[in-house]
Amino acid sequence: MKFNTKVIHGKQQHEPATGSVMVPIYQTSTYAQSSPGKHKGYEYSRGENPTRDALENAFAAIENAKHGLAFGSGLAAIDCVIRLFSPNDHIIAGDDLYGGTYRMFTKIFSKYGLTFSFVDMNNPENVAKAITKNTKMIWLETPTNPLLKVTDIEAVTKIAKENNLITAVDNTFATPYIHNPLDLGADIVMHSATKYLGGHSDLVMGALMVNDNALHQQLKFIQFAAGAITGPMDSFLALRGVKTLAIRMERHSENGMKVATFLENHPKVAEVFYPGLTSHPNYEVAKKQMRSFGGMLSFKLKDNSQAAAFKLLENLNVFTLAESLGGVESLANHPSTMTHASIPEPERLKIGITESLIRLSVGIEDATDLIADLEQVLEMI
Ligand code: P1T
Repeated sequence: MKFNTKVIHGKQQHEPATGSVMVPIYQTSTYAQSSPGKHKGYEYSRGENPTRDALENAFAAIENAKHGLAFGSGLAAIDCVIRLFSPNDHIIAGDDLYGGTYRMFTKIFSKYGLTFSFVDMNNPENVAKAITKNTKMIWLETPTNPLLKVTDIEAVTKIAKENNLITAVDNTFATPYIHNPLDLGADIVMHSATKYLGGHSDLVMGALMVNDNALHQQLKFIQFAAGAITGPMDSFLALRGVKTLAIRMERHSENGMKVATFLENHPKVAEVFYPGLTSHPNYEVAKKQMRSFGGMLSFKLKDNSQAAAFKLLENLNVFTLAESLGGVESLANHPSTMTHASIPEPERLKIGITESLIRLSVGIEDATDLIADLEQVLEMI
């Protein structure tokens, strides 16, 4: 089944009792039993719920996975993965990560004796060099948030396999429209489904997709035992969102390229980070690995002051200044004071999150309006 069809029909079926084309919202916490332990497969909604089941199947289908799991947020999904490990286990992560992921690793799990190394995955050799006898997993985002660095997933998973390590890929920015990390050798795919999978900025949700049955059982146990599930209403909204993922991503990618090209040619812009531009340092890997380049990009102003960035952000009309990404509407964000403020300043500056760095989530509006909006704010600074 091709991707355009898979998002609508993959592992999805009509509700058997009535033929309802959309899966109903089973808004229930529990299920009647005829005798203790005798029931129709459903006991309690932390364990299973038919609307969530339908969504988890759809999530599995779009990532070419056997199993999907849905959580109350992207961070709850990451939390579930990290709970696979024990004190002294070591995890290698990319040095450019969503600020909340970095905060969870360094502020929460470090306390429990897990250790983390953050390496530049532009060069997969850096991953190989960071492996110790305690290393258990490689965690990577590609493209990264917010600098859009692209990691060669096949090269990293090859190193992981040679060293018996799990690879987990946060595929939030790319989405399965652009690549399927499990097909490239990864063991776990993670999404903040809050973003493109939901697609309408109306829910907060996380997803994990895996092929290995034993790994699925471990993760499902943690989901049930720790309890960070998503509810039936949000499951319904996400199921509805996923159906238009392919067509939305087509437009996000088209607009992303147009906006990136406009910015790259603007005299007030110092640098644009978009994997579809030939000037991107990882363009060759991106071209090999990505089916299109998506709607996320960042740029730096020649005037590298916070005041210039703030002036631009405060005067946008079509773009909304807000955290998050991946919805139909275009958003702008200031990583150093918003999404990545939890990363200590020296670390932020070291990887390139400077005062004038602005991140755009390019929506599916008409690109002409988006470019006109950016043009008028760039004129002001
Ligand atoms: O917000 P939540 O659904 O918990 O997802 C966390 C998360 C994980 N991974 C990536 C790559 C992300 O971008 C996020 C959330 N990011 C934002 C809110 C943001 O504006 O970057």
